[in-house]
Amino acid sequence: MILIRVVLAAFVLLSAAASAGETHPGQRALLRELAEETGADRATRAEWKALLDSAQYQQSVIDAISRPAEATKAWRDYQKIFLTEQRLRDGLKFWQENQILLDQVSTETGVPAELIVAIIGVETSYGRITGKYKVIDALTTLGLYYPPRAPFFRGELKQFLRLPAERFPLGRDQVTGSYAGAMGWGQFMPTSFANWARDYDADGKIDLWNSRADIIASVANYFVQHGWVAGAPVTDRAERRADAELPELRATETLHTVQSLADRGFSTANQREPERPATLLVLEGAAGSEHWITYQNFYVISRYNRSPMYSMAVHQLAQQLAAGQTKIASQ
Ligand SMILES: [Ca+2]
Repeated sequence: MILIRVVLAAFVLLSAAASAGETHPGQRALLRELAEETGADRATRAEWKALLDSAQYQQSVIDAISRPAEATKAWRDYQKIFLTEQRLRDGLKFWQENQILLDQVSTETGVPAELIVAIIGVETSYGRITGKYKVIDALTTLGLYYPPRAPFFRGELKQFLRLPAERFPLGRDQVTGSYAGAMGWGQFMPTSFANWARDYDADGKIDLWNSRADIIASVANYFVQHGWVAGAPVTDRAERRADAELPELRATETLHTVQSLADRGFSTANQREPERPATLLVLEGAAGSEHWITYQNFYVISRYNRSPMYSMAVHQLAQQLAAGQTKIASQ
């Protein structure tokens, strides 16, 4: 960690030395690229430059992204963070408050209301924690001062600049998000904003901070566009035969089928088509190893965040919410 800090500090110094005439290292090259890619007019190019000039390097962003990865946690610990009484209670409240919208969007898209609510709950505790960084600061810092992730964040920075200013409820120099530049209640990166965010209340703006309609419809659309299949299963608990052999595992990709997993000794008590694409997930739970058979819809949840534990936390929260909602409805 100390070595990384030293290397980074050296990079920042070198970059600063090479950046005479520009506010941030590599700013001119980025603007040139963007102009070539889009053929933007002079006014737009001036707007981009002004936005970048307004951006401030934030050491706290670098510190946040350099923290050790969550992936090192076991499921039993991860689960405790996301599946709490509070998150369930707040989610049921959010559901009640937005029931008409959730019903409408869910009917239109086939994405269950409980999944939309669960994503918003896991991402930002239902809009409570949407991030305090200016998005332009976060993306400039990571895109231009942080070599390990520069290719990804430089692309997101370019996309943020390209987003039409009039779609935002605020000036883009004021828009806030996480340290990684994720925006609003559903934490959309600029690329997701460009491709999947929706102006569902049709006021001309995509307001992922204040419009419940835009927030809920955007999250649902994210799932639709990534291949959510209405009514299809997400995951089943697997029973493991004594002589079971682990299949090849590649995160949440459905490399296998229900039948081929059964042949290797992992089967479900639920009736599933033998040819249904599936894979196996092994989690270290409170009571030891858990084996799960996961399907296409589980893979779709993992498009929101690549961690299989994230997908499982979202899915289990959704199940808890659905059960809670059924109980409320029957009272
Ligand atoms: Ca709107």
